Amino acid sequence: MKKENTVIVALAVLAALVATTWLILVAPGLGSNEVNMTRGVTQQSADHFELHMIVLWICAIIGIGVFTVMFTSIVLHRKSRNHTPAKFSHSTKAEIIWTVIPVLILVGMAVPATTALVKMEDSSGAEMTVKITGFQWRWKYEYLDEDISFISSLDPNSNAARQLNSGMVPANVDNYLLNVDHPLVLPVGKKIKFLITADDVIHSWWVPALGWKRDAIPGFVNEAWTNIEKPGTYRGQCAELCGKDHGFMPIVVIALPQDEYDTWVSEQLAEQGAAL
Ligand SMILES: [Cu+2]
Repeated sequence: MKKENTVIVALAVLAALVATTWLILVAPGLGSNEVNMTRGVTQQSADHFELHMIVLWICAIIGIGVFTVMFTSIVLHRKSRNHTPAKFSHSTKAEIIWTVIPVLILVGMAVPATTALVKMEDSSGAEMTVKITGFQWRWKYEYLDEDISFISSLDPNSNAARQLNSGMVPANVDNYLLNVDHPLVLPVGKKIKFLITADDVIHSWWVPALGWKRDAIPGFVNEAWTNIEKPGTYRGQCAELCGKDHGFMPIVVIALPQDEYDTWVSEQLAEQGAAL
């Protein structure tokens, strides 16, 4: 083998080794890494995460394949090696191959994507319903089965700290701009339907851990649903530019086990009864 060829082969082997090491060592970490999409706390969000990873890997493999063929051809068939160029201008076989393979890949990706989408839209069998209304610059939550309703605004500490010359240090405020005065409290392990609308302009209700966001549009009622698997506090924000205080209408969802949720409901009912 010529010295030059040995160098090319050595480079190719090195590239293959780097790619394999990356696939084995780094790629699995991407799932829990901050650069990747989060897995969330619902079956829906886990499905979306899996789908995202499958499509990402399909794209990565295609990318590696295409660039490998391209660079190999460029290096091995370059002019200085006196390579004789091919003269053909049409190949039916090649046309068929590069049409059929992408079609199969696209169909293969469309099937799980459509299944996830259909599942996302199916709010049948919901055990409770919460109506969410967005307005400048707050969220209103109405528990339609419980007769509980309240307005959720940016928490007073964040609100005070964000004012010009407040003298407060935002870094010292707990969850600055991500806390609210009245969080949305939900039970875990229950299918919950949301009816999402708005009173003035378009907003968007988005809590990444649930795996979706829905526009809140005046005059329309959008539907969504969730079934939270893990108790915890999940934060989100309005995701549609809705005016000067768009950045100051966060969302906080607190998911509680059923018995703690029931206690919360009776407390709310007692509080609202007392307020009347
Ligand atoms: Cu907004």
